[in-house]
Amino acid sequence: MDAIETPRASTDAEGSHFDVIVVGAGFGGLCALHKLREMGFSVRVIEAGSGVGGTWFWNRYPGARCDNESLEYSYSFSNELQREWRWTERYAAQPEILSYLEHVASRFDLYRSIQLQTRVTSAIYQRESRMWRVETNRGQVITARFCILATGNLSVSKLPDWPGLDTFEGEVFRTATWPPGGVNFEGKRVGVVGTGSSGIQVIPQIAKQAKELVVFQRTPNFAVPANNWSHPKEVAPIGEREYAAAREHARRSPLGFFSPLPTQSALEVDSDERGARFESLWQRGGTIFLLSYNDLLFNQISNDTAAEFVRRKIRCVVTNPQIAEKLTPRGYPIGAKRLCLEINYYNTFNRDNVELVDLLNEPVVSVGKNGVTTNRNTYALDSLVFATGFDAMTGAIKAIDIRGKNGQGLRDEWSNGPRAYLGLMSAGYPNLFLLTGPGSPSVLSNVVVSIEQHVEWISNCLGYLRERSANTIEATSAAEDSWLDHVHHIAQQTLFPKAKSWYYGLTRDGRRVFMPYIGGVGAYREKCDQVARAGYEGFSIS
Ligand code: NA7
Repeated sequence: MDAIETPRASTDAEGSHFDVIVVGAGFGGLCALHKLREMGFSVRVIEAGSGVGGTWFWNRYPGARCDNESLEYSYSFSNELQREWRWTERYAAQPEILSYLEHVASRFDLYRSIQLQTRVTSAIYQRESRMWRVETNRGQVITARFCILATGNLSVSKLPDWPGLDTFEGEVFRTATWPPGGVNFEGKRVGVVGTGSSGIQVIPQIAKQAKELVVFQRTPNFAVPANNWSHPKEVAPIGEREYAAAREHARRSPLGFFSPLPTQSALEVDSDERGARFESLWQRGGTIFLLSYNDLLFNQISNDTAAEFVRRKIRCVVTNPQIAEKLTPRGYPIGAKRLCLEINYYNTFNRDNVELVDLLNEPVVSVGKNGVTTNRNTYALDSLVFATGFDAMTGAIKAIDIRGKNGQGLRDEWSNGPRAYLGLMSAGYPNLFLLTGPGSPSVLSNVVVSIEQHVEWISNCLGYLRERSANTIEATSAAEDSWLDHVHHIAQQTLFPKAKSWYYGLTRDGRRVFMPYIGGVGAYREKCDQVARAGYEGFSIS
């Protein structure tokens, strides 16, 4: 990606040894830097982008917007920050979230500890010195006692392996690394591939501009209206005391959000009452739709009632019944793949300049210099936009050559499914922490709440080690094994296994491994705190 601005070089003493190296300057890395520096640790953050922001730095495609409400999807660690920053919309768009993170970096004087435009290529544990030796693509070697991977859950984007893709002579874009100056699609024939959250956001925007838009859809997704609104500038959207209480509730809640959980099953009420409830949450907008009843993610029959409600809505909006049918998700439970929020998405398929290609019935055969050929047709295109998702949860970790205490490679070990105790540390890799790693609530929670919880836990842990002059902490294999069993066991109680989704990783023999922890943010916090209170049970400290 092109540089956006001249990087502000870090001005901390240009040392090559620190207490902590943090990889990544998104929501996680900034929070960790602030907290650890406040505790007196020397910290260096290494960031690949030419600015801070992580996900929100790279994903600057038109329509990019958070699908969690801005009042909740923001830091709670500073009351002053919370008081000063006014979100302008219910769901902040990418530019506003990026400005927020830049503001945080300036306000807490973080830039001086961040080295931008630098990628960590390897992290090798040194047995004798018990230090991490980190190398960058600039040829630097930096050492640190501790290393924190704040590399994000959705950072390494993927492309289809369509034959001939590299022969296409038009422009190629990825939503995940969008050109900072934007793209003008006027007069162009554009193909968009992928109908996950990113595709659903970008498609209505491109349709407004392009001469023709061809949407290549593999699996239709469930999407519910976002119902975005502006917050009036003059009035704070929530009182200070109310905000503090809502934050506390979120920290203890199952998903990390302000909303209370429903107590009723969808099957306890009659169909009129159920329909009215679905309708009221549909009108309100947001993923809260899945909280209409308490068993939508556990009971297939309950789930069917919600799924059928959404299917009917799609048929109401999309005027051509054949197109509506192609857009209608079937064969997996609503919510088992990430529920998308839409602003004018379904309606976009009523436009004359938009065509939908159902790749399940019409697979791509090849790509040529002028466009995409399926088994039925050739679509001539000037531009191709890929919104085809990420090597989720582990891609950015595996992109680094990480070697543990026995010289073993994490990339190789994790090719058999990721392994981490509490999603925080992997056995064999002392002093290497993962922020929102696999096995923690991460992507199945309000991730900012989960980031803050991890940062608190890790910083307390580092404080504990410092007080005792301890050098290393490492997860034990036994604790890791039993945690992985627990993560798997809980996922099996839900409807998540019924869908193919990026929540799953694969083992070498093709077995699926559910990666996020779905036992709840509050329960997970309690477990982590209890482990710490018991002197870091399941970890060995030396
Ligand atoms: P997602 O949700 O992983 O969506 C990727 C989309 O791309 C999805 O529709 C995929 O279909 C499709 N896809 C992936 N590979 C292919 C190939 N080879 N051919 C055709 N279509 C393909 O990524 P997003 O960026 O939209 O969203 C990720 C998260 O970012 C989101 O959950 C929010 O948290 C923000 P599939 O469903 O796999 O059949």
